[in-house]
Amino acid sequence: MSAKPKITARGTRDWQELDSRHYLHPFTDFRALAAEGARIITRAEGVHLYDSEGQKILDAMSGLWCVNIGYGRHELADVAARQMKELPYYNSFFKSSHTPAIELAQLLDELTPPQFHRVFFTQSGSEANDTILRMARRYWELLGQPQRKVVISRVNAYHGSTVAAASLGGMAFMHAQGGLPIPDIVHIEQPYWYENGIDVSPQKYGLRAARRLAEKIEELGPERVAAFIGEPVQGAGGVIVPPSTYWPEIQRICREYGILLIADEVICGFGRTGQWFGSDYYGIEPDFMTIAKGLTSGYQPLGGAMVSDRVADVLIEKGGEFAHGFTWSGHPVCCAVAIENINIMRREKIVERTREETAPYFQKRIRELADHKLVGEVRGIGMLGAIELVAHKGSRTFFRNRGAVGLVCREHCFRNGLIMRAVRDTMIMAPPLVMTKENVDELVTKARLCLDLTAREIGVG
Ligand code: PXG
Repeated sequence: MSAKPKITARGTRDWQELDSRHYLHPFTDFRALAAEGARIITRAEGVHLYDSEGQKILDAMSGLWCVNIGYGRHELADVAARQMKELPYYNSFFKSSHTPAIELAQLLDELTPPQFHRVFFTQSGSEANDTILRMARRYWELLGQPQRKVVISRVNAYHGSTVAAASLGGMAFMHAQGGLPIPDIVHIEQPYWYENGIDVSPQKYGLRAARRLAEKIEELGPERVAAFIGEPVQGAGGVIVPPSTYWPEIQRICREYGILLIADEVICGFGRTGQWFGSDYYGIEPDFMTIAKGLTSGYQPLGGAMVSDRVADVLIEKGGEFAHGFTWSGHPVCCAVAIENINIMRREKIVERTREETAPYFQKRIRELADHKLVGEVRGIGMLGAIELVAHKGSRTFFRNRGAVGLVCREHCFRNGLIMRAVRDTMIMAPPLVMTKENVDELVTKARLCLDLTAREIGVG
């Protein structure tokens, strides 16, 4: 018999105690959380969360950038239950398939840009990026150019947390743990005009940042480069919206050198920008797209690699067996939920409504916060927004202890029933696409209050 004591959980304190004893959270300082106690979320409806103390919280992050159609859509639960009763699981290995995965693959063909007709399913965005790394290198091997291994990414990119995905990402604090990045992944400047482009217009800066790619290709030797990967808008890096000149120039450089272009659409996909995909928004034609998050609106875990004809034709014609796959690749319950999620988005014209009504209103209202004394810049596209908090607006001077003020502001948000994330001192937002104007008004009113409370706490004004 185990001597482990059992706790019968009752209230918030009990849950927090159990949580800190047994549960290692992602991206968390375990000791600090144990001292403080986790916020226990108990239920959600529409765009609001409720915690175990009964507080109602406006979720301006859609969970973790994923609950695009909002909480409480029972149709998705019903579809999942039906699928679990009919066929809860079967794999797609060994010449087997099942209808939810086939139907979803066909639906994705309809929604994605014309060069895509095929998908490889995974369970997460990280696994999808691992898959794409292997496929991109395999593509060049099959074309007789096995030396083309290098993938170029950007500083401060986020592509996931597996070993390959964290290496593709450009987060220095992640690379500092566990010996990353793996070989043959390199990083160039991110298109962060507010920080890096103080001396030039956004348009000029966008070209300058994109040309870092050509410089890096020349430095490495073009014959060694397999692909470039980028999020259309960097999400976890702080909602870095590239100047309009950036992506066309990146596309041009990829074509000039014949290298593959990978658009990581994990955040930008499924309506976030007001188009189905960030690639549609920026008019680029990637060879791969990474998808996850909004694919199921977070109701089930599912990711995938969209593979263009350019790559798929080579893999199919010359490749033989592609030695890669997961137990949960194309899980029937997840696929059934994704189909219903997409059907709801289409039926209710959620992407069109985002583009024409919700996002323009959200963007207009958050920009009103630019007059605040702490705010250096407000930026965003679609239902993505960022508020840069700075020590001095005119000279774009960041706070000396970067990140501390962001945490102060995040704390005020929590206490006042609003979830905004802090990345360094940038407050970021990715609200559900189904927000009403009243929801957006609530968000902006609360955000302004929290900016005032932050200014007061740090002794500004
Ligand atoms: N690519 C992008 C662009 C992402 O944003 C992933 C890949 C990885 O997906 P999975 O499903 O493996 O998590 C992501 C995930 C944050 C945060 O703090 C963002 C993500 C994940 C966790 C935290 O903003 N994005």
